[in-house]
Amino acid sequence: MAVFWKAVAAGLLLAVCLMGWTVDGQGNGKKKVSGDSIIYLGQERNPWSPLIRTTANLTEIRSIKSTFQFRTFDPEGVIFYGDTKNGEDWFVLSLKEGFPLMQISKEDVQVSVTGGPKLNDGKWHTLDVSNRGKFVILEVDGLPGLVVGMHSRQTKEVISGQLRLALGGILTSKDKLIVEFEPQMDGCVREGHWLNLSMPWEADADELWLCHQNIQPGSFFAGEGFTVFNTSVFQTIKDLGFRVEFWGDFTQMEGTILSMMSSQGELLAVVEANNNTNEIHFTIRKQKHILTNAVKQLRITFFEKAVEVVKFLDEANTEIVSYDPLSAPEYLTELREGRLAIGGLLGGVKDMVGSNFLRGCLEKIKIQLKDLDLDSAIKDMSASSHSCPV
Ligand SMILES: [Ca+2]
Repeated sequence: MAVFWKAVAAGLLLAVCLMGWTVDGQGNGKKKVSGDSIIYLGQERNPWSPLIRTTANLTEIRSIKSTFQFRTFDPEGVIFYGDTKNGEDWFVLSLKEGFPLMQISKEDVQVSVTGGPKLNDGKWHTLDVSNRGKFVILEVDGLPGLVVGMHSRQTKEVISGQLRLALGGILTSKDKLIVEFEPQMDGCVREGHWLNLSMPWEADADELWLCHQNIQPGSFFAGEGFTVFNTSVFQTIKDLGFRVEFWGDFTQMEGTILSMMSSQGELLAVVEANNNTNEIHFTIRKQKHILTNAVKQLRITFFEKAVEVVKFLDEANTEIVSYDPLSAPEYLTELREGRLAIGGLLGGVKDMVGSNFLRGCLEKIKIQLKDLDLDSAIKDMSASSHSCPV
């Protein structure tokens, strides 16, 4: 048991030590990454797949403590994973609703524990995972965070074999998790010290994306991708119709903010920003309307017989415009059974290929009065779900 925890703690230590990392091709063709680099965990990939990983022999592990720094505005996602016995015994550290969540499976015992301080405030926090006797301890910024005590009737200790460590994903089946969560984590890890291990980590990707030096809450689109949702996942609210709200500096945006398509492939609504003309183009079916982009917030509500746009010019001033969606009574139904994209223009029915990708930061997005988490999209390409560069 002790060795397992030692190994896990070592892994934690090791996982976050990547300052100024470089990726070099070596040996088995995998890219090598220094253990003390800054690592951006939100890079696009199979969402459960680790961004970087490493393997060590248990006999090499002498330290029982891993330390790293972590920064995010994202309330949910995987941070760190460690295992022995080829994934039979494992440890996962993630966030859920902003709180740290540890899940551990060791022989006949499975535990999960959550609590401590919320970590998704956009500040760097120092996390420290260690093993003391039967306890696994997570400290946050030098203060006690989570403590798990585990006792197994099986006394056989693993003292040989391999320890695997991974950042930003897991190496066991997600079906084994005690508490389910969405894996994508728009966060960064740095200055990791992983047990006493110093060997480089392996990256599956050829290039690792960079962490922004300073961030603010929001969803950042770099002009290279968009996110897609089925409209039916958003709850129906009596008398509300269908409401989409955006906050941000629209004068700094360029490209498609919103597109909505029926299940038959007809574009029902498109909102595009043009910072050459300082306009926002709002198209309902084939009718195009032009709005100023000097707004702080845009609220679009689709009703049965009208589409209402509220422009929030500043704190005190709003303008309301009402449009007729060509008097088509099925418009709202088609909208609710179709698809919705943020940051790109939906294409054909099957491929959902996007275009005119958005460049800019949407500081907040609400659909049907609830904050939208881009990590819950059915298709997600190249958008930072919870942070914008400052
Ligand atoms: Ca997330």
